[in-house]
Amino acid sequence: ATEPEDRLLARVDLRGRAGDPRAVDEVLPRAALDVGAAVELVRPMVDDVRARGLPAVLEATARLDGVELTSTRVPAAELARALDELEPAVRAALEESVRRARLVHQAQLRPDETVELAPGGTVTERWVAVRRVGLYAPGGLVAYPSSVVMNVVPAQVAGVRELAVASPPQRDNGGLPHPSVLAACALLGVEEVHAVGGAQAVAMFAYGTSECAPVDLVTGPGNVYVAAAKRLVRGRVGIDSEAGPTEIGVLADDSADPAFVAADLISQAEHDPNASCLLVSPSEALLDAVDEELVRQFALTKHVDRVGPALRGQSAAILVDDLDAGLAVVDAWAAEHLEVITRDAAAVAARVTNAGAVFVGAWSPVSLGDYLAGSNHVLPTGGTARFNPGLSVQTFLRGIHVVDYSREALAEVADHIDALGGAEDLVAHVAAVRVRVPKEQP
Ligand code: HSO
Ligand code: ZN
Repeated sequence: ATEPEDRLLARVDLRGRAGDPRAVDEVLPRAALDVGAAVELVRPMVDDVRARGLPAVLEATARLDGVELTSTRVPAAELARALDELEPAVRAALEESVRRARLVHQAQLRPDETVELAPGGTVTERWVAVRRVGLYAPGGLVAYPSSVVMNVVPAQVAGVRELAVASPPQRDNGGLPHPSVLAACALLGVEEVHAVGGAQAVAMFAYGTSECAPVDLVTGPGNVYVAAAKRLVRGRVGIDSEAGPTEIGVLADDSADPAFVAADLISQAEHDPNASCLLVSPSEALLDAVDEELVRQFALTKHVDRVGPALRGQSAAILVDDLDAGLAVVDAWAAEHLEVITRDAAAVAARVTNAGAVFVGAWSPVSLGDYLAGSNHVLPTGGTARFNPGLSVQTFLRGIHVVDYSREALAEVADHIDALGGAEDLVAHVAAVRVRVPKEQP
């Protein structure tokens, strides 16, 4: 077995303590992300974009991305060219990813629902898409065309009429965003793309410039500055969530293949030195075997600079008494992604209540969900899976109640409105009903 000092994952023995929320809380690792501090850093720039528009965006771009632009708008010809030049295998993969994501997200659409409360009295919930959305696609160290798919598909399925994408300009791509991001936009039929990164992009979307009309909703992942800018503009516009570093939880028993488990932990650690990996198991033998596999696979992995700090930092392997205790731990952690690799995995997974997405059994790794399962990969991080869902068609819709009562239907409840209006001492409320349906004189 791997000597404790050679382990990549810190081991925590939580046997006998998994029922104690404080003990669990204490041992669960998570990167500390100080969005509050970043808010103060980005505030002057966001205010400047609000006050001056395009010149402020261009100056921030020159200062922060080292690219001098005269316009943020990516010409249509560049979008077409990026798609033309996209490797055919990548294009085919993106097309299949889009096809599957569309199927899943179309199933999220709800019909308008009308409830008849009385003859002539109805309430209809009408689902209406947000009119204009700004999608941020990161493109600093890593460019994620797959994230363009995950943001654009639900917006389009919801019926959003105007979609603008922003992604940082690359110095080595003539000041254009990453070619794979441009190609994904072109593939999806997105015509409005801006070469703007980070917090500037969020500010541009929220307040608008001469080249980019203000949006109603900003979505898309990003670094801590993007999260900070979203926090600043929230209220002025809607935001999806403040995405934090990637997380993977794995709940596994002794039936799990340690090579699979280790590969999956490393796969998400590869995103970010602040990524967080949690392995929970009642099997000490499995934890030992995963330790060995991690050491073996880590020696071969490419992004050691991110995987190493992630595994050695805010990550852990937790030994529990049984799967019930394991479920309590993974629910307390509320992972962005949770894999359940146990006997009868579907039944165990059905008992999970807190997770952004759940991956069932040995053949459903998170990487499948990142690219091609059809599920969405923009998921709640930092424990927010306790109360937030991932990105979906619902993110881009509002349910509007449409109230339609006849005179008779109103008259039927007028006495009740008298009573409630009286109880709240809001006599004008009562009068607005009685001017229509006067109280019958006895
Ligand atoms: N696992 C990431 C999404 C992603 N993976 C994009 C690969 N590309 C956060 O859910
Ligand atoms: Zn990923």
